[in-house]
Amino acid sequence: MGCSPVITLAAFLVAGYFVSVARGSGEAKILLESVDNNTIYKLNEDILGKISELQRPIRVIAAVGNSRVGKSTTLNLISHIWNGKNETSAVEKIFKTGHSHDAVTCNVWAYIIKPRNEIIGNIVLLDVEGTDLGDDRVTDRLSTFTAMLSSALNVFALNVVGNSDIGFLYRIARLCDLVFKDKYVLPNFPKLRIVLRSELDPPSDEEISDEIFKRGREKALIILKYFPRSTIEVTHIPTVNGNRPLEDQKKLSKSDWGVFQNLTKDLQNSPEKRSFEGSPIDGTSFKQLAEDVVEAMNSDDSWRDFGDVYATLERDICRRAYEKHIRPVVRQSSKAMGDKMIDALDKFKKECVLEDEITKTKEELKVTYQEKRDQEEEDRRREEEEGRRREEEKRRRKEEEENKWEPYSSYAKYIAAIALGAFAFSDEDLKHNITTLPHSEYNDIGLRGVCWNWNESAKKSFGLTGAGCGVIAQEVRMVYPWAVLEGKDGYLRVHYDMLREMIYVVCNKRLSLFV
Ligand SMILES: Nc1nc2c(ncn2[C@@H]2O[C@H](COP(=O)(O)OP(=O)(O)O)[C@@H](O)[C@H]2O)c(=O)[nH]1
Ligand SMILES: [Mg+2]
Repeated sequence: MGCSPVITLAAFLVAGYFVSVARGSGEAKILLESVDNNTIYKLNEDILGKISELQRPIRVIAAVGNSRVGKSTTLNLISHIWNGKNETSAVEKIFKTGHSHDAVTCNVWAYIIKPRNEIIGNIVLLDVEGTDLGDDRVTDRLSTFTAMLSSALNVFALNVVGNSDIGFLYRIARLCDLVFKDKYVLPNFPKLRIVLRSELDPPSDEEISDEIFKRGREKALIILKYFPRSTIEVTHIPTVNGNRPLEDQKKLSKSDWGVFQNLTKDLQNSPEKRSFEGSPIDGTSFKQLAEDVVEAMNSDDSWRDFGDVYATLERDICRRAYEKHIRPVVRQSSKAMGDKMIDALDKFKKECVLEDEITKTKEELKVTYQEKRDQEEEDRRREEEEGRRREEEKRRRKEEEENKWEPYSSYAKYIAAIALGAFAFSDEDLKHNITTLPHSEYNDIGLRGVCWNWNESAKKSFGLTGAGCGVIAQEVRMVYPWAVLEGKDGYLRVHYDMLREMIYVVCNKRLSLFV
């Protein structure tokens, strides 16, 4: 059985009167349990669902180690301090602690601390039954699951780091060596902290590391690979005399209280949970990871598929990052795409770390942007051509109707001006009700995009009526005089094709920067 009543080390654990503590609404929930006579592992959908709603950053702080070394009690204190409770209020018992010889923490328990500030973000505390209790295979798997899901792995030990603790570290390292093979997963591996409970004068941090690697002997090499000596941190928490002193703040000395405060601070600075490739993990990814790990645990050839679990997870993180940051951008016009795609790619890269996915996405943005530009350019040309043709047709008919008596030559003079090239009427003096467009492609070359109504002069002189959009010839002439032609009638025309050519060049330049 996973939690058989085994009498263990803790000489200081004296059963006594019940210390009353304030019970808050929050209590830890079972996250993973072994069922069907320990043949199957089952996740609790209730707490998993709540975790899946968490935003990143998430720090997953786990306590593993032998039973009765104060793991649950310490987690309760950490939560107490983390929640900003003061030194005098009673410690809420979110994880069950044992006052008898029976182990109370069976299976894996989880508790969520909601963020008090955005940088630290969400915290998930994980507590697991002692590695020295019950069926080794079961406790080992529960602890391995806990370690794999954690970002800060706290191994609790009483007086010395014992063989079972070293064995546990070895099994985790060995498993990772098998499933990750030659992959370099170290930077995002859970950060190891030894929490040493002792009444004795604590050894130095170096002595503790030496001890692990000396006693680990041939195991040491592989443990070192995943937990290099320089990355291991050590916290000493003295065992405190008295009856359940850790559950009642008033019984703790100032220095003992300070030790717990420091531990909490250190854990607040621990790295956020990332996949081994480096993608930050949010609640949805945590849920997926937990489900996939459990599926691997339950498979016949257990743990064999474990490597695939992480590969799938990375792809899924990239897929979701694409939906969140890239998809909305590729749906927009080329102008909006041009403004947003560098920023979107940066955000995408912060979440997705797979090189091939990043290259693919970058290429897609580039190609889509170019295609959109070409298509929009084509549509615009066609539309303007059509508009000009209609305008011309309308004006010509009107002229024929109204001015049949006018000599043909006067009518021909402005037809000729338009027919000369792609010059189109754009003189300010022919327009009224001019409004500036908030966004226009002309902005790219420093011009104002406007819409207008043709005025009386436009109607009288050229039969232009209704509304139009484009630029003001006088403004163009100040910047690009070569793109403006003054007709014999004194009115200015703009060579729209020239302007479009310039816009095209500017946008291509922007695209080359993106590459
Ligand atoms: N007197 C004393 N009791 C402690 C100390 N640390 C833990 N305990 C008690 O030891 C018991 C087991 O602690 P618990 O946190 O449940 O251990 P776990 O099995 O590692 O989770 C509880 O009754 C705690 O109150 C300590 O420093 N001094
Ligand atoms: Mg416990």
